[in-house]
Formats: sequence, C-alpha cells, structure tokens
Amino acid sequence: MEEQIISKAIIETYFKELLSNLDVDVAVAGAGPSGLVCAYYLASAGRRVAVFERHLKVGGGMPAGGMMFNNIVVQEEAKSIMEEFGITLKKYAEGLYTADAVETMSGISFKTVKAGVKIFNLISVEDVVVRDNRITGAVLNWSAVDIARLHVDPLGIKSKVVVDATGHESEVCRLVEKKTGGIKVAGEKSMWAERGEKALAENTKEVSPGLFVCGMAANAVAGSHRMGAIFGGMLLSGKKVSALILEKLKSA
Ligand code: 48H
Repeated sequence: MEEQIISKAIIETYFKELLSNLDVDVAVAGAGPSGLVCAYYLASAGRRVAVFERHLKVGGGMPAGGMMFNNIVVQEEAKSIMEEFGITLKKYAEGLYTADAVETMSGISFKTVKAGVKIFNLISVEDVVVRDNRITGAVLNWSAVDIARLHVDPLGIKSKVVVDATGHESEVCRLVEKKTGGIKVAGEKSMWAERGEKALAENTKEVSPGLFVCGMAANAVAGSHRMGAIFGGMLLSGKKVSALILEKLKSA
C-alpha cells in the first residue's frame, strides 16, 4: 500500500463530504448532548444535517460526568431517549437513573452518525450569514486557526436553520446579539437543578428568524439556572428543538 493512496482516500472522501454539506437544512454548532440528539432526530426524519464541533472530541461536557466522576444522572422523562440510543440505565432512586458518561456519549454519537449526520470536528462556527434579518447560513473556520490566532478568513455555508448548541457560552447567540442586536443574552444563573431543568424546555426555541437554541445555551440566553451533571434536560431539549425545526421546515 502506497502512502499517497492513503492520503488520497482521506482527502478525496473528506472533501466530497464537505462539498455535499455546503447547503444543508440544518447546521448545528456544537456536538454536546443537546446538539447531537437534535441532529439525530432531524436526520432520522430525513433532513440534511451537519454538525460543527470546535474540539477534537465530541460529547461536550458529558464525558466528564460531574466533577470528573464520569457517571451522569438522567430523570424518568428522558429515559426513552436513552433507550432510543441503547444506553444502559441503572435505577438509583424513584424516577432517577445513572448511566456511564462515556457509554452515553459514544452511543449517542455513534447512532447520530449512523442516522446520516456528518460531524465535522475541529471546525468552529465563528459567524452567521444574515439576509433580510434572517439567518441563512453558518460561517466556519478551523478551530486551530482560532487557537493559533492566525489571520485566516472563514468560509460560509448555506443552511435553512442554524442551531446554537454551544453550551454555557451560547456563542452563536452572543455573536448574533453583538452583530444584529436582534436578541439579548441574559447569561446563566447559579446552580438550581430542579428549576434549571424545568426552565430548559421552555427556553428551547427559535430566538431569531432561522436561529434555534437548545441545551445549556438556551438557559444562558434566557438567564435561567445551571443544573450540574443531570443530563435529562439536555437530551429532552435536543429532541424538542428537532421537533420545532421539523415543524418550521414543513411550513417553509
Ligand atoms: C463549534 C462549538 C462552538 C462553536 C462551543 O457544553 P456542551 O456539552 O453543551 P450542551 O448544552 O449540549 O450540554 C451541556 C452540558 O454538557 C453541561 O455543560 C451541563 C449540563 N452543565 C450544567 C452545569 O451546571 O454546569 O457542548 C457544547 C459543544 C462543546 O463540545 C464545544 O466545544 C462546542 O459546543 N462549541 N462548536 N463552534 N462556536 N462553541
């Protein structure tokens, strides 16, 4: 096997995938639990979805569990989503389960890719495309460019919808706030698990035409509480935002 064939195989197949994701239904920023679950349900419903993840690994904050004790807690309401991904749940108390964080993260990402989602890791969403006050695409750059602080111009893609699933930083919403003034990011409040989880469902929504927010980013935008290493809300938020987007795309 010649080395150049290995290189050609990687470069050709990667660029084919990149080219076929320049115009998608949904571009998701962030491959944490909420972004992946959202992408999975959208792709399962036949939508073309690309996920862009800043880091080398996927899963966001999930593999770290709580304070690096890598188990997570999931409540009854999210049990069926865990089952959908084939994750082993251990009952801990009435209505409360634990799961292995690494199994959960790898199970969710595996099925998401199998559902037809391309996850582009090492690529960050650094801006959005706006036309007539509507977000119509995402602006991408290699994360390494940002880390090295190099002056490298980005590339833009077209997407009917952009999802901010960037977690605590709510990065996409913050840049839309800065550039268009169309939304206000309140910033998350201190830890209160019950309230944070409850508020998340309500905060998961379209915040600006063409821009949806889910997961921790949704609570950060709305100014709701954080909740620690309970992940049911993140999964439910990812599923909910996929349903809202499917509805929106149906009527578009
Ligand atoms: C591309 C980006 C960009 C960008 C960031 O933090 P996440 O795991 O997000 P959620 O909302 O799915 O899950 C939150 C959960 O992990 C958590 O932190 C909880 C429950 N905290 C509670 C508490 O009290 O602390 O994942 C977000 C992902 C990460 O992988 C980032 O690298 C990535 O988004 N990301 N990707 N472009 N501009 N910004």
